[in-house]
Amino acid sequence: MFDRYDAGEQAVLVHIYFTQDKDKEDLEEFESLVSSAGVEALQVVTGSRKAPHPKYFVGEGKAIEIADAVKATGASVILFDHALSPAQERNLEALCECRVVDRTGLILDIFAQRARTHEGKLQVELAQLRHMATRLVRGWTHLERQGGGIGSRGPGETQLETDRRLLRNRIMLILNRLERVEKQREQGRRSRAKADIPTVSLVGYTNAGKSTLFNQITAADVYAADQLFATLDPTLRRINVADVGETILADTVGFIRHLPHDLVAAFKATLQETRQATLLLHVIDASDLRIEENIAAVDTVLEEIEANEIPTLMVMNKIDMLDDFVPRIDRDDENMPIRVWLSAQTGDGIPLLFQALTERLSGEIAQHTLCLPPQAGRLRSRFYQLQAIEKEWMEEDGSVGLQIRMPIVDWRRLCKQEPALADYIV
Ligand SMILES: Nc1nc2c(ncn2[C@@H]2O[C@H](COP(=O)(O)OP(=O)(O)OP(=O)(O)O)[C@@H](O)[C@H]2O)c(=O)[nH]1
Ligand SMILES: [Mg+2]
Repeated sequence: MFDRYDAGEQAVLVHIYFTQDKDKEDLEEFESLVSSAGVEALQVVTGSRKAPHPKYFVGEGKAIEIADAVKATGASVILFDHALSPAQERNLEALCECRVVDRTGLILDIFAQRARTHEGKLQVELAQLRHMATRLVRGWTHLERQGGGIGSRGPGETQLETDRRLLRNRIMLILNRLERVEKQREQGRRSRAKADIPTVSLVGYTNAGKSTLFNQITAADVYAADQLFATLDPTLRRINVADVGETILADTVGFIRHLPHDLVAAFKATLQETRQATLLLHVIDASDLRIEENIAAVDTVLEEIEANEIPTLMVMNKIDMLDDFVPRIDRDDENMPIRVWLSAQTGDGIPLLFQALTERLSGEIAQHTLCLPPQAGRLRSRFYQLQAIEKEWMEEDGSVGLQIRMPIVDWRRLCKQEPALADYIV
């Protein structure tokens, strides 16, 4: 339904600068996005503007330049490094006689190619349908031109209404399915939370090396490639951390600056694992010239998905690309690890990362409110022994309410010894 271009297709790229000093890196990132989508760039058209033009986004002269570039190169698609309004897309397509895909459309296409799990695919399709819904006026006419339209009815009012209805039905269907998947996911998360199995979530700018690190840590075979957004769905694995025990490690989709806002919403569910993680490993490409901006972009997205309060350990990756660099741990005033310098590729520094994980995770505190029935008095005295009780009160039915606080390691040991404990959590 969304084959707006095929891998191997050839494109004219358009990138407009809005400031005086030309930011070469932004264009480079756009080019790697394009090659991640499997599209070959034949020509790049750049220009400068103070503000987007309402009709074509670019000015009329620039629009004609783009049209000429399409004719000269024989490109079959124009890719814009900006968000276009449906009208701008339509006007450009009419002028250039060529399909136009904007930045949102491009990122959605990459997501669609990369989505692996059922849930990921559903979420991408939902975002695509919503993006398309705003462009419906012309969406199907160009599909018909390609001979790939739905049905053989002619264009016009009736066709448009049918399309709208189909689109609405499909969106409802996907929302229903997503709700079911999300419920199952939530159950898994809740049982992990009850046993207080810590979850460590890898986050970071796209291409920082998260999946490579994930593989090193788990020795698992997760798809890692030199492409942006190689991972779309969080992948969960169990790992074993000394003095902490079983821990869940989650790989996640890479973040990127100027992430279209409706995409953030679409992927919020996918990032649930991240939002409820015990600890975030913020993976950073230490060899990237834009290191500061990448960190800031990730922080912004973390804020948007409400994960900015979660304790974070920074992983400065790719030290093999730096000169004479040995792995090390940086610590704060309280001697807690805050940064680990390593190479996910060569494996240098991985033992240091495990050491830092032990230190950070075993320092975590478990806090719970419990409701103990009268027959569970023995448990109450255990908590007294452990000096873990912050507050105690009587419930009307004779059970005892407890607010407890203790090192997570002790709590988990207790959960193993007293399996009934999880049932008493309020
Ligand atoms: N030199 C070097 N390259 C690395 C290192 N870690 C990862 N890479 C390379 O960086 C590229 C991206 O790695 P991935 O692990 O796919 O990155 P990612 O953060 O998971 O990317 P997305 O999932 O696309 O956001 C790959 O080509 C890796 O081989 C490292 O320590 N050193
Ligand atoms: Mg990845």
